[in-house]
Amino acid sequence: MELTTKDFIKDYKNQFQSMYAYSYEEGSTEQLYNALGLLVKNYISTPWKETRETYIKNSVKQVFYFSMEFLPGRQLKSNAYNLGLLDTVKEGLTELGLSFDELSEAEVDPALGNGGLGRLASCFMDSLASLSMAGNGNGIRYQYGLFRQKFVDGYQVELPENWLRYRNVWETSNDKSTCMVRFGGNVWLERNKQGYLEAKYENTLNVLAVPYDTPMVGYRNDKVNNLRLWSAEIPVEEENNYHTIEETEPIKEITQVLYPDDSNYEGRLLRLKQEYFMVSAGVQSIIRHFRKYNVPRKNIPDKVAIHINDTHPALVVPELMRILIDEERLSWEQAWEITFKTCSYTNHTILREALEKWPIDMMKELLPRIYMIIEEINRRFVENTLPLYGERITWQTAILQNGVVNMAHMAVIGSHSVNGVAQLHTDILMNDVLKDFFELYPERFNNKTNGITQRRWVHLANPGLTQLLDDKIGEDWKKNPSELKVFKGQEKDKQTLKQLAAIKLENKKRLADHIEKVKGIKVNPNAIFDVQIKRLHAYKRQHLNLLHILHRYLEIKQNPSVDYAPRVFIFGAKAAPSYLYAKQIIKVINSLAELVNNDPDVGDKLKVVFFENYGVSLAEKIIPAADVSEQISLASMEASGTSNMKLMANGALTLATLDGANIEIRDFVGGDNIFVFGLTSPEVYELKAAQTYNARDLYENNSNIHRALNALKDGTIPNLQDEGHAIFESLVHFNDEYFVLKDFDSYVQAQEDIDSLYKDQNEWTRKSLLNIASSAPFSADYTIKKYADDIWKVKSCAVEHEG
Ligand code: 26Y
Repeated sequence: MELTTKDFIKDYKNQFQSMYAYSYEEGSTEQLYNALGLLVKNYISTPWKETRETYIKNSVKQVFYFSMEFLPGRQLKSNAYNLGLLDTVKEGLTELGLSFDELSEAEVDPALGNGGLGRLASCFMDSLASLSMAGNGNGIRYQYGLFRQKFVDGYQVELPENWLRYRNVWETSNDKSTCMVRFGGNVWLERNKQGYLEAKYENTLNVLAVPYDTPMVGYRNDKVNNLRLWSAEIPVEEENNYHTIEETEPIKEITQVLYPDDSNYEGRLLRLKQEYFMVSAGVQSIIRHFRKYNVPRKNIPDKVAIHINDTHPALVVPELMRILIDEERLSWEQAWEITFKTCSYTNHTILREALEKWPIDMMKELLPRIYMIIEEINRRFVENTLPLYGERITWQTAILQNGVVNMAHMAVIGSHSVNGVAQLHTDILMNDVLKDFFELYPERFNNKTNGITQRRWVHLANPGLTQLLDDKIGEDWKKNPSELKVFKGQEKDKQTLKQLAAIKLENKKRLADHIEKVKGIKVNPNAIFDVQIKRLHAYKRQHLNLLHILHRYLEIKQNPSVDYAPRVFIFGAKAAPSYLYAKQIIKVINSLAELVNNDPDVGDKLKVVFFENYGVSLAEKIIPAADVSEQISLASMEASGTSNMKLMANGALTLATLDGANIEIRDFVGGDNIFVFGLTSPEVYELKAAQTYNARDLYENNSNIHRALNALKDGTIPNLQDEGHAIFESLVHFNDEYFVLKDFDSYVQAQEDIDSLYKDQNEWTRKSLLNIASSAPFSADYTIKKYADDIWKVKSCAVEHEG
């Protein structure tokens, strides 16, 4: 949009004064930020309204992305940028003697998700809007986000994240769109006068769902979509339906906290309440929209696509059936046809412990009508499948099994499309995790490799690189990422390489300052910045990284002149509060950091930095400064990974197993420009099947492994209780579930190859350039186009302006 600096200044002064009744000169940083945020939101309001009206007027097909998690990151800068106002705003503030960066740091980063799945949802929101597609988010407005992580004596401590304590300038509570969600009580069917079977309820607990809408601003296209997050509130009492304070107490709990478990499912009643609450409110508001505009119900699949982000919102299937049958009076067959055509499902994990299975008794009691419908879906499924495929397949794929509701099965049966998030992952779904379903419904399965938005992760996070790209290849890549490949043409250009290296060094200096500020550790910006940032989980193998650092440390102690390139190992990771082993790994890394960072024999050769409270904002600081991207999960375990893509796009070289999207990264950048190590996925499957793996043998016969493992428990690492022992035990006595020791040697070798290459700065930077130039296929814009074409059948839509 067009705005002069002068107008901005005027608007800003007015905005501030109207909010606080004094001049901006007296404002606190918080207030200055609030005024700026609300002003930017004012600028957004017109295209937001026009976008909505255009969708309605043209009756375009809309996507609703149902997700229990969203991790949007701070929004001031990205909104101003996407609107095309960032420079104007910065200039105006400078004229007023204010710093944009300082104000923008005052924004809280909403941590409404755990990790990859939540951040992916937000990258998708950004791409949908930027591609002018009607795509809305539907989720939960948790009062407390993911815990704030603090280290006390090296141990993770979780603090509440009360992100709404200050005002959230981006959201608009939308009182006219509330709906009621019913829990519990008794339900029965009664034939009414017209002959319909009517669902009758008594003694239900009714919860008011209040939507909070947040604008999702497209990149310079006047397009603004909607992220709708629901909050549970106590309904205003009615004459015949009222509840005491005691009875309504549990209502407030429903949207109070985000479950901090990533890939570790526990069948907790409150989580099931959250899932149904979000699903029911979302589906009700969609159907209400169709009623308002008189859309024939059978046309619903032409007008809406509902996406189920992992199984967490899979209750969409029975909920949509419920509304179509009980409220819209459609027959089962009609309702099923609509539901099935409307819904699609993405799987994000093959970890058994992450697959949701709800006890039938719990479901029956909390959601009696929904359970009746699930039972009927299951009955019909069995009835149809049994004669065609026989007992084994039918019972293996049923929704109801051994007293539980299998949510993945419900999602597959109720959706016309099922996808994995990288080619290897999709192959594993088809050949292993969901292989019986692949036999039943091969046509439903497809792959959609994840992607990231370059706007947040390159344009905004790495302005130096962005400027260089603009200078060297023009600005087209910003709208059309495939243009990035033109940058390959510069791989031999000495000057470009020099500039690229200088930009990386600048970014590293900035991060080094930040490290010193928050951790008190001095690091050398000329060292290799080696980064592993992701949730802490045994399958991601932060402990393999740890063992290698320990190995290097012991080598240095043994031979202080050993020729290692200086290296800073950087970690960012939260562990689920109940995941003891992950927390033990954090503690050992922190204690090792203390040892290494303070040992005069080590000097610059080795530094270890474990950031507290890793999240989107910290990632934006770390990623542009990274030289090495650690993607070292056991092959077959990481569905895709997305930090691998962000790091690559910022010129880090990937050190990886052939897992998830790493395989595709290698294919695009070429085997010479990535460091690959370790078992492949087929080898992992083979080794598991053969049951011949013996970790103790490796411990006993491999001297490096032996030495490093002993150092975990012999007092080498200071300040440990039993954490070093615990890791030792898991690897040696419990036979190393994730083959850490098996991959150790080849990992160490790859790390040495990294050292050698880094000594040739020119060659290193050339490979870095090739990584940047090959990163376009991982743009979320492409991923979203594929979802739109293959699954959702939605198109871009031009927004019409008034006047
Ligand atoms: C059921 C509950 C405990 C649960 C909660 C969160 C289960 C799983 C999750 C989160 C999963 C997740 O974030 N998965 C990640 O999704 C990314 C986006 O597709 C992938 O890149 C990444 O490999 C995968 O681990």
